[in-house]
Amino acid sequence: MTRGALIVFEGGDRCGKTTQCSKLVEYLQSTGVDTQMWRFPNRSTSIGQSINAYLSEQAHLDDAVVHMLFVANRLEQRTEMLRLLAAGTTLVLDRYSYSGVAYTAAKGVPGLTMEYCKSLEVLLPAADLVVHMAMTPEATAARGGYGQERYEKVEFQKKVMEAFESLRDERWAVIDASGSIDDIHKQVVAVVQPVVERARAGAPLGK
Ligand code: DGP
Ligand code: NA
Ligand code: NA
Repeated sequence: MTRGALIVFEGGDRCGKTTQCSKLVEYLQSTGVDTQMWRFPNRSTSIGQSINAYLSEQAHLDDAVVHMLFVANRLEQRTEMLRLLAAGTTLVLDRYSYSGVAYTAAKGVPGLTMEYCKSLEVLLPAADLVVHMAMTPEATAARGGYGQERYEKVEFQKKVMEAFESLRDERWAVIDASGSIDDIHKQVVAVVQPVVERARAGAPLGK
C-alpha cells in the first residue's frame, strides 16, 4: 500500500524554511507527487489564535501552558495528517514536534525538559525526514523583519540551535541555510526524493 511521505523543515527563526517548503511543494507537484504544505503553529484555529497572541506579545502565558497549546495545536491536525498520508498525499511541514521540543527546552524552565517535551509528542507520527536549515543566529538576525516575535533574540536562538543539534538522528539532513535559494532548493530535492520513493514503496511511518 502506497503512502505519502512526512517531510518536516526545522530551524531557527528567519532561516528561510517557509520559502524552501513552498519551492519543494511546487517541485513535487510538478513531478506528479500529490503534496500539501502545512505550517505549525497553525494560527487559524482558536488554539492557534491564542498562540499567535503569545508570539506577538499581546498575551502573556505560563511557559507550561503555552507549551500545551502548541502540543494541542499539532494534535488537532493529527487525524487529518494520518488520513492524508495513508491516502498517498505527501505532507511538507513548516515546523513540527521538533520545534516544540527545541523551543520549550531552550527556555531552561525547571520541569520543561527535553524528555518531558518529547513525551507529549508521542501521539503524533514521526517525520520520515527532518530537513534542518542550519544557520547561525547572528546571520539570521541580520535578515529583514527579525525581532518582531517573542523568540527572535540571538541569545535564545543559540539555545534553540543547540537543542536542535541534540535532537538529530539518522532521519535528519542538515543543510547550510546561508546559501542561495536555488542552491538550497537543489540540496533539498536531493535529500527528499529518495524519502518520497521509500514511502511510496511502503516503508512504515515511524512513531
Ligand atoms: P513561525 O514558524 O515563523 O510561524 O514562528 C513560530 C514560532 O513559534 C517560532 O519562534 C517557533 C515557535 N514554536 C513552534 N512550535 C513551538 C512549540 O511547540 N513550543 C514553543 N515554545 N515554541 C514553538
Ligand atoms: Na518566526
Ligand atoms: Na517561517
